[in-house]
Amino acid sequence: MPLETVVRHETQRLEILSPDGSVDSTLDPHIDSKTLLEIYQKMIELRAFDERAIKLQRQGRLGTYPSVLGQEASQLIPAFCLKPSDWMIPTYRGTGAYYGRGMKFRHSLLVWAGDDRGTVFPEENRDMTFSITVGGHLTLAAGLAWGAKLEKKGAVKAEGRASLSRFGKGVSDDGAVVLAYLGDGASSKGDLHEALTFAGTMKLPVIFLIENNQWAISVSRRTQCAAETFAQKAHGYGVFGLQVDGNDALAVFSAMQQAISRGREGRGSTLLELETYRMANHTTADDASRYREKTDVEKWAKRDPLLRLRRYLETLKLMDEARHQELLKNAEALVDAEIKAYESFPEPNPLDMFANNYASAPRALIEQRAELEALLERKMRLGEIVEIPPLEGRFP
Ligand SMILES: Cc1ncc(C[n+]2csc(CCOP(=O)(O)OP(=O)(O)O)c2C)c(N)n1
Ligand SMILES: [Mg+2]
Repeated sequence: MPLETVVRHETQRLEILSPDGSVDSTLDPHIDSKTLLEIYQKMIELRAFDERAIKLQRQGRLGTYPSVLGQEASQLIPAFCLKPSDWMIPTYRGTGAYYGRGMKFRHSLLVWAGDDRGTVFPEENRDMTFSITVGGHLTLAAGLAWGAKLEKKGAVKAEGRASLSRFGKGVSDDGAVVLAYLGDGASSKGDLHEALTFAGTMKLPVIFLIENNQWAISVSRRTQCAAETFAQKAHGYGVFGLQVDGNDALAVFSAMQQAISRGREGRGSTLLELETYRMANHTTADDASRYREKTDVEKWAKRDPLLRLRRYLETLKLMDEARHQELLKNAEALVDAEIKAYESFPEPNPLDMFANNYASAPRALIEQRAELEALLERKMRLGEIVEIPPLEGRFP
């Protein structure tokens, strides 16, 4: 019996807007001018914020910060494409994703100052806090998508619906989809295997979005995975996979629209690989010059997502130098105001770190809380602290 080919797989790559600003008209998603300008403005604001966040950290005004420089399109646009009733789970490098969903920069700053009062998302959204544990959220995303599928079928009992309705205002008739971001590094975790297995067999309305920014701290893309693409991993799970130029705003938008429709129409899950580049250090605690070539970074600078979109807007006569300068000025003013709001937050009570974590806390945690409480009271008596701010949140 000769060897028989039982299945053949192909992986496609989507690029619509080339680095010089020209568009493949056969693939053009025809985004209306208002939406295009809104996306561009948000990307400009995100970049302005990113630059300032790094400066704040260097000045000792912020704990740490993972930059999204160069990843503005792959971060912001997928989130922007969702409805509030869709679920979103970003990674720690998710400032752009949260901003695409309407989160305020002041809250992102609070998060990176280690203050949980920063986890404030627009009320109608179903946004999740990110997981620092790389890949830890992927199976949860599959679970949420299972829930969303049952919810659409009306199979979620009243009590389940009530608990879901705490997140957002419920779901539209065409069903919710789940968007989970992950990095090229996270794609090596077993979690993705498990999540994709469930997503594929149960045809779940979930989109796994690999932001392939070529680095996992100091581990390069080639060291990370021997396969030609990350998108082709989809084939092993019966899930649709596509590689996308992640610095091409039109391609990201188009790929997301198709993935969302696939989820809403019950046609299954999607694995998108958005090829981009982490232009900055891994976080403010890293020095990338120790492990990568400057020429590599320079090469990617030519594919800058903002510059590319700007060239396209110019060909449509939607942008010129004066309008661009105006946007930059407004973005700086917005970021100034957000930093001011962040720095005007009242001091938190250190005891708040014990709130909102457990329904019933482990003994060790209760003891530690009592110890900290006693310490704070002693410091008050000695006049080392003037006032203990009020407690917020729920304590077990
Ligand atoms: C389970 C786990 N292992 C290791 C780490 C330490 N760590 C934090 S970020 C990171 C790299 C992740 O790279 P990637 O998934 O490509 O995301 P990127 O930082 O490039 O956005 C590692 C190893 C972690 N947070 N969690
Ligand atoms: Mg990475």
